[in-house]
Formats: sequence, C-alpha cells, structure tokens
Amino acid sequence: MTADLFETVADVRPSFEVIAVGAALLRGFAGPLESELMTALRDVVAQAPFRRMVTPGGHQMSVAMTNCGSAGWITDRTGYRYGADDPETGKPWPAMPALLRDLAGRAADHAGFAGFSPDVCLVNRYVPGARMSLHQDRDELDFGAPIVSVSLGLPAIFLWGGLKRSDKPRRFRLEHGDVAVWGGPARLNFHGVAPLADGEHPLMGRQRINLTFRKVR
Ligand code: MD6
Ligand code: FE
Repeated sequence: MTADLFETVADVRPSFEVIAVGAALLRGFAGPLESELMTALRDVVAQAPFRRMVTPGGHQMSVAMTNCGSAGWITDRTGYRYGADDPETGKPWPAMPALLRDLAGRAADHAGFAGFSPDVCLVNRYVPGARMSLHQDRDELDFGAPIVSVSLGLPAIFLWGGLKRSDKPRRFRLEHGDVAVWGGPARLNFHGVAPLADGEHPLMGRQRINLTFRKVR
C-alpha cells in the first residue's frame, strides 16, 4: 500500500479508539450534526424540562436530566426505573427525533453492533462542578444491546472502570461531538464522570450535554 493511499483511507474513516473489548470512542462522530442536534434537543427540553432527580438514598443529583423516546429513566426515593410518562408533567416523554435514533444506530454500527434501535435517550446536563459517580447501567432488560453516548459542549473526564466497583478507573477526555459505544463484554463496566471543569463552549455555553441511547425493553 502506498503512503498516499493509506492517508486517504485514514482521512475518510472516523477515528476509532478501542478502550476495552466491546467499548470504543468515535472521536468527533456527531460533530457534523451539531446544529441539528441542538435544534432537536431544544424541542425535547421545551416539552420535558431538565430536572435534578433524587436518588433512592435521598441525594439530589448534581446532573439535571430529561428523556425522549417511548420511555425514560427516572430515579426517586423508591428506586431507579424506566417509565413511559414524565412524572413532572404526567405526559408521555417526547418522541425520540429520527435524527437522534439514526445517529445512535450509525455509531453502534461503526463499533460493530449492527441493528441497534434505541427506544430511550437519556439526556444529562452538567454545569461546572456537576459529576456522576461510578455506576453500572443495569436497569435495562436486555444487556445484549449496546449503549451509545454522545457528548456535546464542555469537555469532561470520563471515568472508565471495570466489572468490579473497586477496579481503578482509567480517565478519558470526552469532547464536543465525541461518541462512546459499548456493549458485549463491556456492557456492565462501572463508569462515571469527574466534576466538570468550568469553561465556555462556543456553541453550548457553560455546560455539557450527554445523550445516552439505550434499548430498555
Ligand atoms: C455521561 N454517561 O457521559 C454519563 N452510561 O455524562 C453514562 O453514564 C453512560 O456515557 C452508559 C453508557 C455511556 C455513558
Ligand atoms: Fe451510565
């Protein structure tokens, strides 16, 4: 293969960084869609505003959340679960825009998980100082489907642990437009987000938005 051909191929393939068996970072994958994503999100948030939920232990989360799709992830004093209606409005969660579903499907496909069709998009909003402690995503019925996670706005340090809570997490910087995909043997790895550093993103301002797409039923 000539150097020229190699460079051409490298240029057209999105960067792909394997962080574990079953887990990959697609750097900049969502970048080209940034303005359409923001429009779609504004519409979702107008129907189902961000709110800071309470954990079963009684702590208010620093991250504000909302959802779109046929169900949404919620937490309150009684536990974590998926529900069809937004408890704040009593109405169904807003439908998942096709743009979002397609983006998640294409990202999963790139990472080797063909045919991913999410039914839930959990939207997380971080302001400086907000964080997410190490957790596993295990409220879904089917661990056969991967999770696709899209980062927008301020950069964050993603904490990537192992299958045991005590496994020391590695740190990865997630920037605007980056997409993480994981499933298979990595589906139940512990992960979290370090306290968000202050800053100002040119498009999104003083916040980070993370979209995680799941198949929950
Ligand atoms: C976040 N993400 O990046 C939090 N979970 O704001 C998650 O908790 C997460 O990014 C499962 C899969 C991908 C994720
Ligand atoms: Fe998670």
